[in-house]
Amino acid sequence: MCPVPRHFPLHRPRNRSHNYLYRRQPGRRSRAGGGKEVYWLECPQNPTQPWTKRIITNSFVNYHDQLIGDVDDDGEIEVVTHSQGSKVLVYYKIPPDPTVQPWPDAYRRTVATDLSQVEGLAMADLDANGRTELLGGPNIFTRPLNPESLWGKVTLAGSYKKTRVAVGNIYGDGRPEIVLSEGENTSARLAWFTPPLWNAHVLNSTLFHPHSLAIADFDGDGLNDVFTGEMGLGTNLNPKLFVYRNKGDGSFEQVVISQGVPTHEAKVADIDGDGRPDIVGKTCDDQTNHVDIWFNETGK
Ligand SMILES: [Ca+2]
Ligand SMILES: [Ca+2]
Ligand SMILES: [Ca+2]
Ligand SMILES: [Ca+2]
Repeated sequence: MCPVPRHFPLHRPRNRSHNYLYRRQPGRRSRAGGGKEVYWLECPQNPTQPWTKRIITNSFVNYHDQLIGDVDDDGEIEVVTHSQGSKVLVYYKIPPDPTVQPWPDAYRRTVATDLSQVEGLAMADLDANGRTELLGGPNIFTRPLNPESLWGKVTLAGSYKKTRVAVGNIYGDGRPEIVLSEGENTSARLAWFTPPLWNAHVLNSTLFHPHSLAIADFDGDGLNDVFTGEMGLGTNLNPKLFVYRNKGDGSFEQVVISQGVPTHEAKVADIDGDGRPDIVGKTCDDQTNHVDIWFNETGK
């Protein structure tokens, strides 16, 4: 294992406009969003100009999460979403003309119905059998042979409600582990689960609405680490962001990388192109609205 960096990480939250995220990556890009409807935004030739909103579906109510990826292993990407109000988990094949609004029902596949208290989506081939599994909160869904059938469901941690979920190799032989954070709770748990029986390893049980969760190698030692961040909601006066440094032996070192800046649905990406994963977040239901970037200055 590499030595502990001298400065891990010295963070500098900065308020930026959304456009900053694309200024260094010009080109046509699209994004999917949710709420009362699921839609995608078509990037114009000039990405600093308004993007065109295209509705994918408004058949359900209260969409919470979206995921884009090849969930049915046919080489084409799909758009996955779940609706808390309608309690369904579905995905859409992309129609030949994706600008049609909404996308026809014929392109929709239903993974699960009667889902409650579920937040967070992820996908991975958890058992290395060549078929992708889908995660909805603490539930693992396996794709049936009959595409018209609902997917198989295994609940790995039924007591974890309204979680964020992340998947990645953080221990052992390369098979992915699952990480859950109880994103909508106080005294919330952050835990990782080892295959194949998904035994729980709790990293923290006193978090405040840790509604941001990601796996990435923040300190560049070749081992994936775990990031989570707390919300504020007007009552948590000292929200914290944490990175759990992977020590490679199943133990993790908790590092507080930020205090006093609440965040919600923060995402990890290398914003400044220096090879180190950074963090971008925003507030939710707080007194002020801001978008923040935490630049990873590990080793600088
Ligand atoms: Ca596909
Ligand atoms: Ca699989
Ligand atoms: Ca690491
Ligand atoms: Ca970076």
